[in-house]
Parts: sequence; structure tokens; C-alpha cells
Amino acid sequence: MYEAFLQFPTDFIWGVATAAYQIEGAWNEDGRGPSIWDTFSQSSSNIADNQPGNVAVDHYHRYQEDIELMRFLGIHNYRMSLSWSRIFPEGRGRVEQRGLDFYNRLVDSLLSANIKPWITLYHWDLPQALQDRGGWTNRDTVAAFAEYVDQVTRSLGDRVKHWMTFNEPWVASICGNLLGVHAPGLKDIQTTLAVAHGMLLGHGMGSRIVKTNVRDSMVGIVNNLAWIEPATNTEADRAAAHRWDGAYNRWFMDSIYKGSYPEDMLKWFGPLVPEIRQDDMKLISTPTDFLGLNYYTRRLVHYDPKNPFIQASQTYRSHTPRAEFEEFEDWPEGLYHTLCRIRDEYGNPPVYITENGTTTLDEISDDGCVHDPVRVDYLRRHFSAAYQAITEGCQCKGFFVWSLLDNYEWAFGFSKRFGLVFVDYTDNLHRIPKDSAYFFRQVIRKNGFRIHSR
Ligand code: IFM
Repeated sequence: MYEAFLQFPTDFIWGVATAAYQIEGAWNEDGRGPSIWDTFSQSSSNIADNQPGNVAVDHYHRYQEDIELMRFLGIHNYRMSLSWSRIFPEGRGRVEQRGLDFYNRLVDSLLSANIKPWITLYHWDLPQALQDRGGWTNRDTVAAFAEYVDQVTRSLGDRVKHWMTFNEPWVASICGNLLGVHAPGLKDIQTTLAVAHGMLLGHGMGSRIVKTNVRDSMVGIVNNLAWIEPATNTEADRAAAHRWDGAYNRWFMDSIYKGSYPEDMLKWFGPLVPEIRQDDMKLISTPTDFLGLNYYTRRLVHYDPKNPFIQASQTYRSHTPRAEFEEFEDWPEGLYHTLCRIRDEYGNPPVYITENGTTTLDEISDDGCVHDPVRVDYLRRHFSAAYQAITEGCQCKGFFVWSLLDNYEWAFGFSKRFGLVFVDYTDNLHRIPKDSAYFFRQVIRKNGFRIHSR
């Protein structure tokens, strides 16, 4: 039996993450305008159990209680997002002061609890008014985003120093515009690529505005990168895995870190590639301070001629008892490999793991507690993978667990629980810290944890 204490670097950041639409609720209060997620989640049959996110977990009204929970858990860094349509109900133009006031109160309360806010500017909830004019396929949306970023950085930038432009642009573009399972629910390859390009332009533009408006700021984008492997060693599966990597990982990494889309994928998509204007790639590859990495899974990929996008699909491994979410294979080695890849292929930028976590079948036990040993084990093994990468020279600077609370898991509604804190949907959204929350409190306190292995 081997035992060791994994001591993280003294400046390592530990935190938790959430997103506005998944927790806030108050969808039509204080002048908030509709977003594409209101429209999508309110149309029947898009969401598990037909549950819209109107109330979510009511953080808009309970934010003080949620901050108190973070303080109790010893959390000093909180990644959250802003609801754009709370501030610009029509997407641009008129500012809704009550929306800004809410975020000002939230930021002040966080700071007085000694918790640093890390703000994501776009976590998927585009104002519906902008979608009605073409959404991210329309360059006016990029201009509207610039207006919004300018406004919020001027309002909050004296206190908020850490900013992220976009969360997971591939999910927002592909799930929303190709697979139709996220808002706005479209199914079109050309639109998908145009949306991705629009978001990447927004990223470049937004990060420049943050740097101009916020003194001592740190800005980055959040990409979710998966570790990709061919399902078999056939040439067809290897090529399919390479295309998957091209469309989901390299499309969003090469453009930002190398200033060009991957050649092989440009050729593959051919006439479907949107117009790329002269300075677009320069804007997209504007240097930033860090990369946010959301890591959840490895993907085993096989050749699939029926998939019109990249003729590749994911092979699901037979279920282990831990994998409650079919798409997410529990594979911490992939986190380690991904960090090494960022080091080796993308110039070793500072990386914050901005999301990692798992969904499990949690319930309140007879003793009134929520025991989630699978999540504790999952986190322990992913923290260890990050630790190993750090010892091998990767600049991994922090780790945010997804998520603080059980919340609205998009198309899955409330059926998936990712929180460190349980939310009782049958009892007035009552919050109960799970065992994993207490485990995480100890990790933060000691800046490390003990491992036992054979
Ligand atoms: O809940 C989501 C989050 O909004 C983005 N990253 C993945 C999480 C879990 O699916």
C-alpha cells in the first residue's frame, strides 16, 4: 500500500462554478428580457419532463444564502456568468439598471465574504431579440456583444478582475445549431460553422475590451476539450477520430492559439466554411492571459457515414456503475493528457480547469445527509490527474468544480445532479451540502489531499 499527500502549489486556486440560466430563475423579473433558453425551454418537448428554467434554483432571490454556503465551505473563488438579457433586455441599446444592480449587489456580497468572482460573459443565453435577427451568424450580434462587454466591464471592472469571454463555444454552436438539442434548436451545418465563427470573433473583440476597460485584469476563453481516441485501430476509425478532434478541439484551439482553422478541417468542410474576412483570424487569436479548460470525458470515436457533419460518431462504452451520464465516461487520464497536449501543442499557457465534476444519483439518506462517495472518488482522481500534470511542467493554475449546487442541466432539466450541494426540489429548494462538499472543504483548507493506492 502506498500513501502520499498531494500538496498543490501555494498559489493554486480552488473554486466552484455555475452559470446564470442554470441557477438564477427570476426569468421575467426586474425587466429581464427573454433569452434563447427561455424560448427553447418553454416550448414543450425540448427538455426532460418538459421543465423550463423559469425558476431554476432561485439563486436570484437566494444569492445571500448561496454565498453563505460558499463561505461555510471555505470557497474563495466563484465562477459565475451574467445573464446578458437581464442587462440588455433587447440585446443592445437600452440598459436595464435593475439587472446591473443585481450583479453589483452580488459582486459586493461575494467580496465581503472574501470570495473572488470570476465572470463568464457568455454562457449560452443569447438575448432572443438578437437571435431573431440571425443570432451569431449576424455580425451585428458581435457588435452587440462588444456593447454589452463594454457596459459590464465598466460597471463591475473596478472589483472583478477575472473574466472569461465564452463558455464552450463548440457546445453552444454544435448542440444548438446542428444537433438541435440546445437553444435555439436548429439543425444546419452551415449555420453551425457561422455561429462558431461569430462567437470566436466575439471572443477576440470581448477580450480586447476587457483589457482596455479593466486594470489588472485577466481574461481568457473557456473551451471544453475532450480526449479523443479511435474506437478501433482501423484506418477509418483513426481518420474519424482525427476529424472529431479537428471539429471539436482543434477548430477552437488552433484558431485562438495559432490564428488559423485547421487545414484538414477547412478542406473537409469546403464550401460550408463561412466568410472569413481579412482581419478575422487576427482578432480571434488576440493574445489572452489564460485558457479555461472544461474537462469531463474521453470520447471513443468510430467512422459513421450517416453523420453528415464529420462522418464520425461516439462509441459509448458499456456502462460502469459510475457513468450516470451516457456521454461522459469517467476518465481522469484524459485530463492529464489534455493538459500535456496544451503544454506541448499550444505553447503552455496558464490553464484554469474551469469545470470538472460528475452527476450521480443523489438522495437524502435517513440520517438527513447526502452521501455521494462516487463524486468524492471522481474528484479525487481528477485532482490527482491535474497534480500529475503540474509536476510535469503544465501550467495548471486552478481547479473549479462543476457545480456549487444541483441546478438546471439544460435539456436534461433537473434530472441530473452535478452539485456539491444538494437541492431538494420537493422541499422549497432547500440546500444540503453533500459529503463531496465537506471533502472539498478539506482539500481547500489543506491545499491538497491524501491518496492511497496499491
Ligand atoms: O452544466 C454544464 C455547463 O453549463 C457547461 N459544461 C458542462 C456542464 C455539465 O454538463
